[in-house]
Amino acid sequence: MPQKNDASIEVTGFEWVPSFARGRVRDLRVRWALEEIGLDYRSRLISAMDRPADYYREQPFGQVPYYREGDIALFESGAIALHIAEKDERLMPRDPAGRGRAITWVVAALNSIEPGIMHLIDIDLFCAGQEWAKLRRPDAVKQMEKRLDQLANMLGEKDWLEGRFTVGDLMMVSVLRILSPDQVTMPRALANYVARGEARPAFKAALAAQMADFLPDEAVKMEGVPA
Ligand SMILES: N[C@@H](CCC(=O)N[C@@H](CS)C(=O)NCC(=O)O)C(=O)O
Repeated sequence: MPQKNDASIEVTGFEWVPSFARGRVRDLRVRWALEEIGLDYRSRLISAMDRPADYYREQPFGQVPYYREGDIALFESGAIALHIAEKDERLMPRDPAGRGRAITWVVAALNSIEPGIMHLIDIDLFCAGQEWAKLRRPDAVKQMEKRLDQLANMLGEKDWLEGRFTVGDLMMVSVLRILSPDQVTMPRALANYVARGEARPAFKAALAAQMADFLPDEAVKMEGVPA
């Protein structure tokens, strides 16, 4: 869905990130949730390298995404995704048991899966080559693979964690796709699960919108950009 500048929902993202991060910046989760239920939004882009000082009054850590909808102002992708999901049964089941499970999976994605993945990203990307990272890597991989196996067991033969797509799957797929295939062995069932999420029209639209928003490299002053 093209960005509508008069939309009442505003999602803040970065105007430029290095190519390895494109398609993985966390405003994608928010865009995806909005696309799933057909809500228009406009993007507001800030510089990742030179964040406006007053942005920290909105997002205390200076991170993206940040979300505005009238007088509602939210940060943390999980909180934003849950807020959006509450608007529509397609993301958040109305029955209390289903709703509770969808929320549980959002928290599991962010609290039980994403930290291990980010630890591996530190090891393989941001601290690559450092002695501690080399020493730590085998155990970190082992722990991540164990967690992925446990998740795959829970998914079983189902397409989605609770049988039908919810915001819990949106967040779990978003988190799992941070991993690249050369970092860990992902169980086949989970790789297929991620591919199913990425094949959803709403995901594709969100990804295209994020990619279209990035400035080309030539437009960016490269000082201070990590290699
Ligand atoms: N827990 C936060 C994490 C947000 C986050 O790490 N955002 C990244 C972009 S994907 C960021 O802004 N990084 C820059 C920084 O941490 O300074 C969320 O889920 O919204």
